[in-house]
Amino acid sequence: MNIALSLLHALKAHGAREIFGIPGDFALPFFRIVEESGVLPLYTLSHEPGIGFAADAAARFNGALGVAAVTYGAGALNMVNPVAGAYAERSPLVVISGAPGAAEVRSGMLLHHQVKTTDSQFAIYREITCAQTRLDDPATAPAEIARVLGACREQSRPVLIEVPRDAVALPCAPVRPAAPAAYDREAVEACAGEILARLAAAARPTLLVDIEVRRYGLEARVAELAHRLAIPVVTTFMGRGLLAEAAVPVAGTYLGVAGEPAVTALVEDSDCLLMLGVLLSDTNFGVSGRQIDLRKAVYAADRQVQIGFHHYPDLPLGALVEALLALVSDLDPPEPRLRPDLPPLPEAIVDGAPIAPDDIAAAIGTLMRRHGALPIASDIGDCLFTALGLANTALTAPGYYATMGFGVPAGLGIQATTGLRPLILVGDGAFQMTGWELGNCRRYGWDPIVIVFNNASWEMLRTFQPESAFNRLDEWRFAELAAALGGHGERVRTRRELHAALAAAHARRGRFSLIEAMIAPGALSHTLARYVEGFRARRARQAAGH
Ligand code: TPW
Ligand code: MG
Repeated sequence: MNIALSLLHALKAHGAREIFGIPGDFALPFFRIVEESGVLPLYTLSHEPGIGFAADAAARFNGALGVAAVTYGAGALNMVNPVAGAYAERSPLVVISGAPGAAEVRSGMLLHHQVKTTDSQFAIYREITCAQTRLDDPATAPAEIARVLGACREQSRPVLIEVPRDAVALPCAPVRPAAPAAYDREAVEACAGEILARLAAAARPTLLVDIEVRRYGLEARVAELAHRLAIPVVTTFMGRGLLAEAAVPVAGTYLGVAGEPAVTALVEDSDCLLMLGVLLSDTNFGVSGRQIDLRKAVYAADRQVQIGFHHYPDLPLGALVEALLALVSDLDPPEPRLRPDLPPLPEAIVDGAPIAPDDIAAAIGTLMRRHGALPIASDIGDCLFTALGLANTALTAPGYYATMGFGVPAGLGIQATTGLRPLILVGDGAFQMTGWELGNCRRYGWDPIVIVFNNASWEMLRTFQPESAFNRLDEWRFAELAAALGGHGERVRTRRELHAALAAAHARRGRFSLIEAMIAPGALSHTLARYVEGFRARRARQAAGH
């Protein structure tokens, strides 16, 4: 065993299934051991942001560690934005970076990829990771690996592991996993009891779930809890796609004034809102019709629980859910409370009319009802708001941090880690950032279906500030790129063409299919239109000092 192998086996033991990476000279010795040992398969892409997004999406999808391996400086710093997004959206991403060897550092000469000092990268990463280590000592390496991977899993946030190039092959013991952080079981039971008493006294309880539920692998248990308590379940915007495979039907996604009024009422009119793993972010709550009264809510996230004025620190979400289940497991489920009557989802209209974003949702819905669901990776832009018009399906998207460039590499990460064929939704602006990564599909046999929403515009920005000409983009011909990158491309302008292209893409296996849907500038999904209105109104209220 050596430091690199010890690390690779520990990653695998923590649930990592593969490594996404781009090497460099400081990382070559580590990459050699990755390749020759075969402990985890290695997928290389073209640009480090793609590596970070793909590994993050794999982590989100598996509910386990994702791994991104890069070189020192130029590589790791290219990944700052994806790692920051993983931090913000609570994704357990392990960043492994090469680093200069001890003798090189001692030489005192400036080393290539060095910023200010040889520690600059470590310092920058302190802000965007929850734990960091440099494996330069084989005596402490196993304990250090255990500490950092333990933190990654427990806090569900990224970590940095630097491996100096002269240390990778030093003999080293295997890693013994760190014991999970202790918590007070009596506090958990007291907390669960208090929550159930509140729920029992409430007339309109609602369960609101967000990403921590997935990060900690709790979807099935939370679904069971909802079933036992027979209370309606709503996801946040960021939590969209949660419980898609669970037995309880999700009533909908909370979008405040931009959402279905019946779903908004479930949240805003609840007299006991049980919020599990929820991010209190502007994208989740910025468009609330009415401020949610947290004194009437139970808020459990970030290893803490707040019930009215009671605060329980240091309480893992999984332990709380188990304690709640233990208390309700002997009860017969009560009569389910009324679920809201929601309008049925539209079927695709197949005619010669031009394509509006909601037509894409309808066409996808029709395809999935016929052939089964595909996991979706979406970028930020109207494509994500359009996806909210679909039935609840597994979805990965930067709904809170809102970085562009996520969609395409995230889709590749999903296919690499699950073998499932993904559907990728992306705007033309975001495709310009990372769409190129599709060129890596052929090598690995990946065949995602990619829908580019081409409105020749940074349309989301244009809706906020229509007077600015810089939001108009040139019209790129993306479909024509596909063949050169090893895929199949088609530009569609009407709903009939869209429908046919989707069906053909579904039947075509073995290479990626890019459908470039031409959308008139100014045509928005109805959800984005209402969301922008809600956000504007809120900003106006804030500016007026309310
Ligand atoms: C890495 C700011 C948010 S939305 C947007 C920008 C530039 C326009 C997106 O254009 P696209 O989609 O992809 O064509 P659509 O539907 O609006 O036309 N840089 C990064 N992330 C963000 N969020 C921005 C800039 C932004
Ligand atoms: Mg656009």
